[in-house]
Amino acid sequence: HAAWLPPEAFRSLGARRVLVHGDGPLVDTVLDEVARACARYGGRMWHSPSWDVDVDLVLTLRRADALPSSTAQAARAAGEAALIDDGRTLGDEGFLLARAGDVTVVLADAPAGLLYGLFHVVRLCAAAFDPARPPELHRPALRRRMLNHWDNVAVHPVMGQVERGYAGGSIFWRDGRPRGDLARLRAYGRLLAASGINAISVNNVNVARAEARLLTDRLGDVAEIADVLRLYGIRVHLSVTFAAPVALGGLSTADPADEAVRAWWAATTRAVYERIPDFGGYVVKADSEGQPGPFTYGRDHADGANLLAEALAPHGGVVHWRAFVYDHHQDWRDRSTDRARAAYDHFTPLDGRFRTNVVLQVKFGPVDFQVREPVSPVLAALPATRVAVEFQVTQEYTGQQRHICHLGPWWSEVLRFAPWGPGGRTIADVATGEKGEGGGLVAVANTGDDPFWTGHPLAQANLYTFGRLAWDPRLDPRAVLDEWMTLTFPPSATADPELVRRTLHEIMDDSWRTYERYTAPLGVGFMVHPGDHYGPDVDGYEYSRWGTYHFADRDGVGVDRSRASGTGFAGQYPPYWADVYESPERCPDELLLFFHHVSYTHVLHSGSTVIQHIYDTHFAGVEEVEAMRRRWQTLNGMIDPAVYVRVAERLDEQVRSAIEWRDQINTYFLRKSGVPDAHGRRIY
Ligand code: GCW
Repeated sequence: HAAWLPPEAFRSLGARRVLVHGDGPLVDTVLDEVARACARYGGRMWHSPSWDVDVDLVLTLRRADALPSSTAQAARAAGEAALIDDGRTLGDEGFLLARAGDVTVVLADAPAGLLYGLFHVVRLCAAAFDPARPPELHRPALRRRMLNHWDNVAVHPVMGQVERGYAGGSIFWRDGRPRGDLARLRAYGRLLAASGINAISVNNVNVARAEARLLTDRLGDVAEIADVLRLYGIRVHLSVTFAAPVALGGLSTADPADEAVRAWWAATTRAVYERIPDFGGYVVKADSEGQPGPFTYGRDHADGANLLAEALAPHGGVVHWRAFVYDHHQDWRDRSTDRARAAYDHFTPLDGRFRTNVVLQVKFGPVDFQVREPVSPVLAALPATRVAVEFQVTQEYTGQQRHICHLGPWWSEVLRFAPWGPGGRTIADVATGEKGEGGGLVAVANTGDDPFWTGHPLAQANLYTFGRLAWDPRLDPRAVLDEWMTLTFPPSATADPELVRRTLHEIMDDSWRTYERYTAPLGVGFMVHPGDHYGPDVDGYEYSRWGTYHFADRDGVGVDRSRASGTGFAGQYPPYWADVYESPERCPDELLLFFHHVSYTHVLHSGSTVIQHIYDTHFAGVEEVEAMRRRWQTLNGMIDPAVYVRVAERLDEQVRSAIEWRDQINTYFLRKSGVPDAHGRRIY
């Protein structure tokens, strides 16, 4: 399945006369794309002609040698139209799109910019050739736009080939070996580049024996992937184990203060760069859920991260050090420990101690990728550290790609959140950095060897949206969804493109909020089946070691995280939000149970009581999913039958599952509280 790059998406480009000017591997990729489009749709392509040709589109590097005079003129005119003077650079990845006479010009200073410019032309379709189109300058807000694959090389006995993967096997690995499907890998790189992603890690952050060896004797397997993805401007990163000097190097310790350990990392990293000169760097999950880390040696996370950063620095690499550190052996009886506090408590004392090529990679919320959480206070608490925001495109807690849950609005809300108070700097600003030196955006991938790439065909939109928001966090998620639809369901592939688009919007726009309505209420989180995290189990984690509790009793529900009487987590925010979250009266409804334990009859800002809100949203959530299914049925016969059937089957499961959620949650709270539904609906 071609996802958002079906051949039809190239129709308007492929029917035109196109000139490409420039050299190098990425320019070859551009040439290849244009040549294929032109071969299909009757257009024509020239590569760096030294004479003048009449064309509709010019894609050129500004400083390319020997531009024929008309190309040079067009480039200059385009630059002038966009008020770009010769001194101003478009950056490594930026491009300019402007009309010069009756030619559309894409201008870049580096080959990657040409590639992104090409995909922009594809996205715009005919609009790219509109004579009245004003000039546009595009540069990514974030330098690194990264995907983390939680793919295992060898099949893990519990987690399988891909941890939290809902799209079949891995694109890279199968049963301990590289998959070797380079054509598919290339198609993947192409999709990622067209969404704006430029970095990828190719193995799970939980690093077992086989995966650890990618760093040393199995480096060739990684180099093979890097060789393909490089053609699309994507740099490869590796997840490594902190214990590598012991596990692979035969040393007796992995202590960051040990000279032999430092020498081992330096030599090992040098060997990586000899093989993969543009290698991106390391991703590390240390002292987290059983992974080894610096704590074993009485060192802290700055010591640990700096050890790897020092080895990477001479080669220009970065270490993504994850902040997902908490006690996963908590005693549920212990009310003083709060998992939500952990990352802040561990990392804020270290601010200022990390080397400049360390990026602290922070999950967007303080707990774990729930459908609703407050934004992690860690993101606003380390001004002297480069910080990246981590999202989860794979839908571990949001329906596992059996449910439609379009996450664009949620990520956009997080990126627009202003942790120092309304009007102040946003999370997107933190990820960007004051001078572009921020840590960027990272997401856990949702792709696999499934024919539709993502299991649920509509889950492709989440990956596309992540890439686009990483390129420009200010984009309107609804407009991005629209781009995705237009590319994925082009006119020639459907009977009535307008109807398809409208219907898809009706189904997807609000699907994240729908998912929230029928699952755990008011920000309390979890209530999922332990282990696989699919489907409802209200008390599944209540008496477990994982630190995710809701504390429901006969009178009320929620976690008191206030400073006054609770765990004090609310106090980790800068003053504006610390005060808002501290107060049950001011706390936003959707986060009330994350911050407070309140009675069932507590009245929300919405005017409803907590208990009535629970009933109402759960009945409404199921009705919305039923409506989604009816709407989808109206598309039968209008789109690719394989896509139609796959989505229809999954919608049946989503309806079944939403009903299960509704009935378990409502029944649980009716039994706990004894408060009947004001509308007398059936609760069991
Ligand atoms: O959400 C949890 C997942 C684990 C995962 C962990 C993490 C890779 O349930 O499967 O491990 O997060 O982010 O490290």
